[in-house]
Formats: sequence, structure tokens, C-alpha cells
Amino acid sequence: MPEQEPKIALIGNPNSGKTSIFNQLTGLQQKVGNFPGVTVDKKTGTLELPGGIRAELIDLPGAYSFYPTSKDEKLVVQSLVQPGNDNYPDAIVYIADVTKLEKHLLLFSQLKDLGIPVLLALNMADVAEQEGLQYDLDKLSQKLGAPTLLLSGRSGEGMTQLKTMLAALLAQPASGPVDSTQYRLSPEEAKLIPQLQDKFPGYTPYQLVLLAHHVKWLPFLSPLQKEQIEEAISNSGFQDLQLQVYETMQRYDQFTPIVQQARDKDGDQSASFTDRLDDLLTNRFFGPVVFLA
Ligand SMILES: Nc1nc2c(ncn2[C@@H]2O[C@H](COP(=O)(O)OP(=O)(O)O)[C@@H](O)[C@H]2O)c(=O)[nH]1
Ligand SMILES: [Mg+2]
Repeated sequence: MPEQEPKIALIGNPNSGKTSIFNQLTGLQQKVGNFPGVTVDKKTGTLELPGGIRAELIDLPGAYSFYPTSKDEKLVVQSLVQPGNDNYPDAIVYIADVTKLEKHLLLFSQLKDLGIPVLLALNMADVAEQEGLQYDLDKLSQKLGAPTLLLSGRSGEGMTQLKTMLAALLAQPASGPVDSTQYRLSPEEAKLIPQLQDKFPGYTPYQLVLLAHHVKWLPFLSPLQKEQIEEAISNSGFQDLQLQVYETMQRYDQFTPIVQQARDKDGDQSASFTDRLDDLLTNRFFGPVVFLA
């Protein structure tokens, strides 16, 4: 008998186009259920990939980051913090609105620290084209560390390519456990992690950090586990809010220049001229001179 179908989760900020892409990919093969214990819709569908691979596609609620402010966002966090739970995906398609890329990459950056294979799908290709917005996809893919493609949930452009890339992603051997993070750990996090590692085998360092941030509400933790996490928190001086800010700022600092450098300025010549003029005008010494000229 075939093994269980691989689970693929669609994840992204609200309004990035997840549901549109979900519909494009699954057509009529959809089921709507509930996440256990809460009244949040869980949409699943069957995805047929090249090579006769069938996969289960899950349309998760939208989320901005792993620091949830709503029931929907909490669901995303609890599905992804605990390896092996019912909603834990084998691969992730991260949907980002290409016209708002800098804003949409925070959650992507956090996802990368889970060690789940992830594909970066830049949605709203039609809008980007109208606006003359272009990215160097190879550069983005290489610097952000994920296969990247452009698509449109509205026109359906890119869906075949997405399926081909997904099949390739699933065929890759698992890269092994992730033992580092996309950001520099604070001393407090560095102290916390080793205290939890043997109690939570299979968790990545970032998942352990998330346990500490969300110990108060994560529903799958036993009383004993909560105690162990609380103890590690007080032993390491872990500060929830302060470390959220520290982590978030570092992630923005990491991906913002990557996005800017991969964005092709419209019309090479004129853009680079304007750029240079900009540089000159804002230059402390030459600016005033050029202005006078
Ligand atoms: N122009 C354009 N609009 C899109 C595209 N994908 C989704 N939308 C629209 O963006 C809005 C949000 O899409 P939806 O799929 O509901 O996003 P979700 O919140 O991530 O599930 C809807 O009005 C869609 O019709 C696209 O590729 N191009
Ligand atoms: Mg939706």
C-alpha cells in the first residue's frame, strides 16, 4: 500500500492569495473541516503532482509572524511548533505578495528556522507586471535559501511550475535537523536552548525558543512540560517581549537588503542615473555643490 500522502501547507500573511492559489491547485477536490477544539475553518484538498505523486494540501489561516495576536495566528503557531502533530507539514509553500515583499518576509524567515522544506511563491505576478516591478528570482532564491517562483492566484499563471517545483522539493532527501537560526541567538536564548533539547527531542533550536515565548497558551504542553519550560526561562533570564523585538529586528536587517538588491530598477540606464544623482544629492559634500550647479 502507498505510504501516507505528504502534507503540504500553504502559509502566508492574510490577503497574500493563499485561498486563491489553493483553489487553483485543488480545483473541486476540497474538504472543509475544523481545527480540533476551535471554530477556525480547516480547508484541505488533494493535489496531483507530476510523477503521479498525490499530496494533501492544507490552507492554513493567514499569519504575520510567530508572535500571534489572534486565534487564527495561534493556530498557525501551534501547528508548526510541535514536530509531528496532525497538521505538521512535510513541505511548505510560502505565499508572499510580490508587491509588498519586504513586509511579507518576516514569517518566511521564521519558517526557515523550522527545518521544513519551503518553497517561496511570489503571488500577484499580474499586478507586478502592470507596475513594471521585477525581481531577480535567482538572486532571491539563492540569498533567501528557497526555490522561488512568480505566480498569480488570479490568472493561474505559474501553477504548473509550482507543481513541478513541489514534486522536486518532496523528492529531495531530508536535509537533516536544523541546528542554527537565521538570526544570531541572544545570550539568553543560547542558555535556554540546551536546557530544553533533551526534553523535547526533534525540536529545532527556534522551536524551543517558541516554546518559551508561548508556554502560557500552547495547548499541547503537559503540566510537567510547562514546568520544565518555566524553569529554563528563569534559569536563562529569557525575556519574552524583549527577545521578540530583538529577533524581529535582526530578521528585517537580514532580508531587507536582499530584497532591495534583487529588485530590478525599471529601465536600467535611467534608474542607475537617478540613483547616482540621488547619491550625489544626499552626499554631504557634493550635494550642495550639485544643487547650486
Ligand atoms: N490581482 C491579483 N489579485 C489576487 C491574486 N491572488 C489573489 N488575489 C486577490 O487578493 C485578495 C486576497 O486573496 P485570498 O486568496 O483570499 O488571500 P488569502 O487571505 O491569503 O487567502 C482577493 O481579492 C483575491 O482575488 C493575484 O495573483 N492577482
Ligand atoms: Mg484565505
